[in-house]
Amino acid sequence: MAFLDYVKLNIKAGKGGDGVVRWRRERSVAMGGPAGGDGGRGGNVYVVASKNLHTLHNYANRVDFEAQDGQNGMSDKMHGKSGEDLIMQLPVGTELYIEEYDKTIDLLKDGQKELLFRGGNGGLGNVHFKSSTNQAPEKFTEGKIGEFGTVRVNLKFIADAGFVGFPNAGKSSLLNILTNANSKVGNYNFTTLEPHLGDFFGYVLADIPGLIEGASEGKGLGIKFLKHITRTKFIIHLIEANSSNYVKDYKTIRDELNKFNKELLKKKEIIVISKIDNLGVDLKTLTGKGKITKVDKNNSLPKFKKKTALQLKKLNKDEKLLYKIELQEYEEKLKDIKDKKAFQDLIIKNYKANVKALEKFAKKKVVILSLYDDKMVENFKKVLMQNLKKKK
Ligand SMILES: Nc1nc2c(ncn2[C@@H]2O[C@H](COP(=O)(O)OP(=O)(O)OP(=O)(O)O)[C@@H](O)[C@H]2O)c(=O)[nH]1
Ligand SMILES: [Mg+2]
Repeated sequence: MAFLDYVKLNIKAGKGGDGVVRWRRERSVAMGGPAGGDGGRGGNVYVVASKNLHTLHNYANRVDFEAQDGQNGMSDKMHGKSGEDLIMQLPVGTELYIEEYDKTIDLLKDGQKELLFRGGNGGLGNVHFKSSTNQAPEKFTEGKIGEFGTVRVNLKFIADAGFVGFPNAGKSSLLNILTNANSKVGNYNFTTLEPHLGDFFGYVLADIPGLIEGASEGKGLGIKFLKHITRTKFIIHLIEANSSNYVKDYKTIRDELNKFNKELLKKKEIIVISKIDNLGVDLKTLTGKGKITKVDKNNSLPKFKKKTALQLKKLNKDEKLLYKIELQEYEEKLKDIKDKKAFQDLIIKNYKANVKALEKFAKKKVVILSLYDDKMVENFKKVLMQNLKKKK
């Protein structure tokens, strides 16, 4: 079932029942007077927010909804029954816009109940129209129609923080590790096709599909899902460590946010350099703490001592050949290690330059993260909690 966060419905409150014309029929009363009762009130339409609903699927297959009409009045001055109210359960975060009234109702809290449309009043029975000059009125009034309208029902999640970033940046993986959520993870773009929520110690985090350049013009999955982060306190922006240009990535996403709603740029933000282990370098080097890249065990040099010319002369033919082979192996290994070291140094240099440029551009520090490093995950949780606890 596709995710549903928008529907347009025709909704109507009940019509009031009509008043009626009736007469008293009692044996003891010669000329029975008017006894027509009033019509019952039409049912109201209420909307109620429920935290147990997360989509608008209840409203997927129907567009017309109406509360019950009131019953017509009855004899013996009896009122008709009121129509039953229609109570529409909607997810917390639903925004209702009534086109005809140009009115918006926001359902922001679990259990919040709002009157959407008022039912029509019942009409009056002829009992009301008796006067000194008219003892047998034939007059009654009809019930009023209920309020009605075309309602745009738009679900916008209420989350404390939301993830943004390119596809494959690791948003869903992060949501899953922080919360009870089970957002689909895959090593390809656009794994996430619909928003997901997760609970982080009582705070709600929202994962939305990845963005790409041109999303605002409909590229990729577009930007329609950004509505789900318009109500968040802040944004968690993920940038993949392996990217060649962090500033460019950052700016591309921010441009798309801006095109959707420039208020999004005003939100606080945590910038995360994600999947840092993918750089393939010693993580300590990146944090500035600890030693420069340690060459791992596989890369350690074999024990080998170069012989002097004098020592060489003393060797026989076979020993010389063996020594030559060992020397060659040693030199190759040495070169290999140097190359690797140079390559790693280059990666680190690029990474550091990237971070520096981004921090300058965004005017804030970045957080680095690898989901495979418990310490980094713990550190990120702390940063996240601090931000969640901050007042707006
Ligand atoms: N090496 C490494 N891989 C990671 C890390 N976090 C996530 N990944 C992998 O990155 C790939 C993409 O992760 P997702 O969480 O699906 O990325 P996403 O940002 O939600 O992607 P979309 O839903 O397509 O926007 C998956 O193969 C993850 O296993 C990390 O810290 N390190
Ligand atoms: Mg995802």
